[in-house]
Amino acid sequence: MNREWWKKAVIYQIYPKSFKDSNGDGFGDLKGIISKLDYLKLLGIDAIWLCPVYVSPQKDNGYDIADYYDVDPRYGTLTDMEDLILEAKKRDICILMDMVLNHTSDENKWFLEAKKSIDNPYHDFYVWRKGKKGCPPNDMKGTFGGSAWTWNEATGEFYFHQFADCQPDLNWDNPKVREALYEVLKFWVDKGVGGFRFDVIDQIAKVPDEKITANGPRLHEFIREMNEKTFPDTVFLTVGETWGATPELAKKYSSPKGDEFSMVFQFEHILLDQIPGKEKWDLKPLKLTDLKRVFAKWQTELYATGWNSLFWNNHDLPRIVSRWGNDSKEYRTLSAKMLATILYGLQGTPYIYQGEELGMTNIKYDIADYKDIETLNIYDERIHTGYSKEDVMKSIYAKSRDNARTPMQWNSSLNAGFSSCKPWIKVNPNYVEINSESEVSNPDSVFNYYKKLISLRKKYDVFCDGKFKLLCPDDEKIFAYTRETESEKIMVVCNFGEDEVSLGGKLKTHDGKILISNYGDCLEGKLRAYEAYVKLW
Ligand code: TEU
Repeated sequence: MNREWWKKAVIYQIYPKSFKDSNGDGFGDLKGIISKLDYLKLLGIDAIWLCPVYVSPQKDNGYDIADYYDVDPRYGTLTDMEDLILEAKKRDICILMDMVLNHTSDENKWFLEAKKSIDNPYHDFYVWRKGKKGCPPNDMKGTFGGSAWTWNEATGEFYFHQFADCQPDLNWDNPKVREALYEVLKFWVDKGVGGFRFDVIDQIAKVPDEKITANGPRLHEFIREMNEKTFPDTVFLTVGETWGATPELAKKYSSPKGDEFSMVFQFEHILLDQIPGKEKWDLKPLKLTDLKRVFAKWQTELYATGWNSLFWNNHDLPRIVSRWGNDSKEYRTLSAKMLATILYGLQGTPYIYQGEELGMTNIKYDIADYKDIETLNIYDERIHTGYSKEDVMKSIYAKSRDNARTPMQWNSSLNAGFSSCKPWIKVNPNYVEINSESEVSNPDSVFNYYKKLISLRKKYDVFCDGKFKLLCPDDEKIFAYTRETESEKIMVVCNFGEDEVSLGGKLKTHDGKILISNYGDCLEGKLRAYEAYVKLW
């Protein structure tokens, strides 16, 4: 592997709870993942980002870790994890473990000790404040609703949690915390993992007294120390989740010096369909020129100075074909392929979230069928503050994290082939039409389109190295750009809507060779509904 192998790689994200259940308990598990490695090899991916499988009470589906050193019995055993690493390696696929180092579960032994007394050796593993006359020290809110402070009677203090009260924040200012976490990382490096995804890593240097959560003053110091003390070599792939990243910060995180991460997940494009300054539930339509501006900025700013991740989906986000595509029967496949085309022509490392390669869609369930702590909290909070149920459900249909967490749709048999018994969350009823068995066997499927895009990125260096140039920046229907090296040039052209659009003078199209097209060909002078193609010349 060369040092920056991940610049030509495609990474597949698995949410283990919903991927494949091998033992009929309704939960996905590690043996289930092993049984699907050949499917992933067929797709052509190079690495798997595995969401947390550590011991956890599952209040935030594993992002509340009770024991970093063992696998939760729901997912299997440490031996199963070692088998997965080995079986993946046999297929030239490496495993990236999801590391949640900003907080633990309140059932982690560190916290169970810490909350006992002020002089407990683990007390300062967490963030405590006396507060004032029984009130929290300030009005900071948790991401999942409510105060970010919770009272602990035994020590007469509040503890800080950026997320739910069952997820107390770790105190990274305490060198003993950092050392303990570095031991965790080294344990998994020794198990042979190929990298880490770091959960909300830009929040570890928080300063609650100044209401600072992301991008705290010691953040890069901590990241560089962690890199220095635990990352084994330069081929080790690390990606940080950094909601607060700007291009300037991303240049630090993903600098070619390699003293922080390989890359980060930034979310500026993801925030474009919410009312600025409001919450993700406060919806506004996507404006294509905003999307083009944001992608152009990141492509230009990180060219030769850093490295982009490229994604539409993850386990926290609604499914892109329902969000910015068109999940109707008529346009689902075309628009899913269009969205993949515009993303895979960019410079960066693409991430496929499980089911994205099938064109899986959002759901519309009764509130009783939702499981996500964030969704259930916002439902209660907004109903309580007087929102109509219709308005709240409209936001939940659009943005609930459960849109991404319904079971992977393997075939048209019971429970979509995910499990032999009732899954932990309802299967999307469209599994009969949308499933991997039908997609793999259909040459014109979304699956085989992704497979071809992945192979093109490996075949032509221009996808990895080409300089980006946005075309027709002010057009609200067409997203087009070129990528250019000294020897190759591609043009990527996409119609983001269902109306046919004329190219009339907007785009100087070249003869070139059509590398891929979601219609199989391309017409001179116009683009059909959701048409997408890549030309090489
Ligand atoms: O998410 C960070 C985070 O802030 C998201 O929860 C985001 O704010 C929200 O999902 C928007 O809908 C990471 C993990 O990806 C997420 O699954 C965890 O719940 C969270 O951290 C806490 O660990």
